[in-house]
Amino acid sequence: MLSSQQEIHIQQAYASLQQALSWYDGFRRHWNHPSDPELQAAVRKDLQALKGALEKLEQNIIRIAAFGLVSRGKSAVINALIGQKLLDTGPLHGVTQWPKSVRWVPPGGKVQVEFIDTPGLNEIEGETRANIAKEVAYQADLILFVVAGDITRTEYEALEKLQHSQKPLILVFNKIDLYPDQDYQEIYQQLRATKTDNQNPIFSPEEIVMVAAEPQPILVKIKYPDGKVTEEWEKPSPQIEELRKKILTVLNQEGRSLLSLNVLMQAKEAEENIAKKTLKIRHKEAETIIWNFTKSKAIAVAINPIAFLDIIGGMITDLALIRALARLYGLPITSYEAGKLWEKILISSGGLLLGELSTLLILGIGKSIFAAVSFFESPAALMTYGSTATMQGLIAGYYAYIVGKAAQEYLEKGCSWSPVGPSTIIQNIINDVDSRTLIYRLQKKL
Ligand SMILES: Nc1nc2c(ncn2[C@@H]2O[C@H](COP(=O)(O)OP(=O)(O)OP(=O)(O)O)[C@@H](O)[C@H]2O)c(=O)[nH]1
Ligand SMILES: [Mg+2]
Repeated sequence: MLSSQQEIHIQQAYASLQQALSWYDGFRRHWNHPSDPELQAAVRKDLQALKGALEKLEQNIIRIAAFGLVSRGKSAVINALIGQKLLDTGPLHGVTQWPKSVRWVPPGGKVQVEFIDTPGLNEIEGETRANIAKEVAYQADLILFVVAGDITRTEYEALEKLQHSQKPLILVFNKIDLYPDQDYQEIYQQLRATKTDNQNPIFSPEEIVMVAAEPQPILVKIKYPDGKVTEEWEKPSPQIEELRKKILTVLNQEGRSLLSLNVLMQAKEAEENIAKKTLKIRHKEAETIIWNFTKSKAIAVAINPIAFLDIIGGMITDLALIRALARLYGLPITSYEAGKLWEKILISSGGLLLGELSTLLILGIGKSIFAAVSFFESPAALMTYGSTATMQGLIAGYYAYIVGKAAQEYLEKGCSWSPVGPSTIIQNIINDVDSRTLIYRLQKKL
């Protein structure tokens, strides 16, 4: 992928985050509603997450986390990649007890890398383990999943979970020095054949790398010039070049896009949480607004004697209802988006509203005629006018109610789909990447 393309992704992510922050951070001031301490407390963490995401983007550090069961060589792999023994390794299970990060400036690279070493997935117990793993995965832009032998059930489950969290992943098969050549080929083929529950291969060949991060010392015979022969243990150098190359390629080809994607996913989650919590806390007020609009739309449509005008009036009421809800929640929606939303509701409710329009038009014309006639004619005509109007009002009111409900649903889920919303930008990036990237394959798999 061109680096200019990656810059565009960064810029788009940046714009999206800034817009979200300037909105949500100040959004209690946007409208006339008194500030609501309960709501502020509820969304504090999500606002923090949004700010964190922006900072991450500004820092321009790509986070690569090593995951795997105990003693697979996670720490050793990071050491070998950096070329320094910065992290403790050892044969005992659970050498690494807490996540630890080390910096790496790749040769000639413009980006900085932070490697995150983690405790073995089966080391930390229960909930704490799940939380630590989740937190690290959340922060990571790329995951190295380290195995050293056949994939166990626990490894398989962890892999599946990571796939669902849409994280790009490289499977690192470590300790190949322990296997004779033939076995090694067999294992490689097996890994390639590993399937998910719905029969898709978990890894494509580009995502499997075989390494020996800390090969076992081997006994070598040394012959001295004087004819004396001794045996000494010698440490072979690690076989890690292929993985290092792979990582450098990923960093160059899509590092900045991966960073943008990850940051946007964090923003998406935060924005959706904010919307969800706001909707919950303002639920009662929203119901009142919807109900009031429903009533007033029903009455207005019923008493208005002129066809078309009541339809246009009804549309305006619907739009006003959408705006009123957005205002109540303090969620971003422009009039343009309100209009689009109204259209969407119109389409997605399977022409329900279209039904409303035509019924209203027919009834409306009838009503207009009756209105005209009833000036000159009998009270009977007036009665017909009355019942037509009631019916029309009820229908209109009913649709106002539907619009209100649909608007709520949109505001909860769809905010992130606005033109600069994180979901929209994520989609843009995914559509934009070329077929050799991890991002592309990630999206193919999902
Ligand atoms: N033969 C061989 N042994 C290795 C290799 N890489 C690591 N080891 C050994 O495997 C053991 C575990 O390595 P670590 O790097 O500590 O493994 P870890 O996954 O970080 O383990 P925990 O932190 O305990 O979860 C150590 O004794 C390493 O020397 C390798 O490529 N070949
Ligand atoms: Mg370790």
